[in-house]
Amino acid sequence: MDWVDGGAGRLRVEKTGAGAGTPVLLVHGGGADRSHWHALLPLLATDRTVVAYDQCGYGESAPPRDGHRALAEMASDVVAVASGTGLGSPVVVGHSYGGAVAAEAVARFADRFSGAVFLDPAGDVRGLPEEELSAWRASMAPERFRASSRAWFERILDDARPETRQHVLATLGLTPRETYVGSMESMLRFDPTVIHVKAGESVEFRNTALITHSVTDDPKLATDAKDAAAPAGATPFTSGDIPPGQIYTEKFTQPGTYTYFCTHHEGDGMVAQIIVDPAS
Ligand SMILES: [Cu+2]
Repeated sequence: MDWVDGGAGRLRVEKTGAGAGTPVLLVHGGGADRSHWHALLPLLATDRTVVAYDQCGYGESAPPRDGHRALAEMASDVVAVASGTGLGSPVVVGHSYGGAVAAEAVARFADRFSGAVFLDPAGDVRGLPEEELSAWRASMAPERFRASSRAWFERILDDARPETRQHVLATLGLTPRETYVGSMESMLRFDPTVIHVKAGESVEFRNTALITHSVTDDPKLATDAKDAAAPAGATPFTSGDIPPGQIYTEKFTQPGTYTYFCTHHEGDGMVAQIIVDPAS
């Protein structure tokens, strides 16, 4: 079976190896595809099942419908691939941008993985100075994208072997601009969807956007019942509108999992979780 249904279309998967070893699931980087793992596959697959796949919009996988996919959605694809290929609880391995996807996957779906390995993962790129950000966005304009992205990778590939260099530049050249830019933007705009706090701690919801948001876990305000949940005994919280630049603070005393959403953007997937652990 070579295809698995992801959230935004079919994902091309490649399954190899067999044995009792913990299965491994490989998540490639930005501008890449599953072929970047081909040299590793025979080494990993001697005593276990290994799955590599093309992330949404990369390689042979269907492009995301709107060209942009959040890390949370790419992370859901990781779980879809793991279950669609019958991997059970694999160790997920993420490279570069794929490291950010893998991190979000294990944060959101910890019980679906045996572990995680990060290979030169993308770091936290939020909060880049505005000038840097605008220069990067200008360099990603349609008429400049091919040359800019190639120049960036050529710097990284400075001391690479010729065949590696050729392979990486070839897959980069096949990556749709919308997919590449969407991946980078998803890291620039990343907002963790799961955070852990201790009982009695307060959480600040800071609206850094230019539009109004809100947060609530009140099931009465939710369109979809699964977007709102709180542990038994907790009173629902509702921020009301949080204008741009404003902060709403909520103290969490009751341990358990809170699922909350933005009343304006629930339909856009603006749903997240706070896990309140016992104080001691
Ligand atoms: Cu919102």
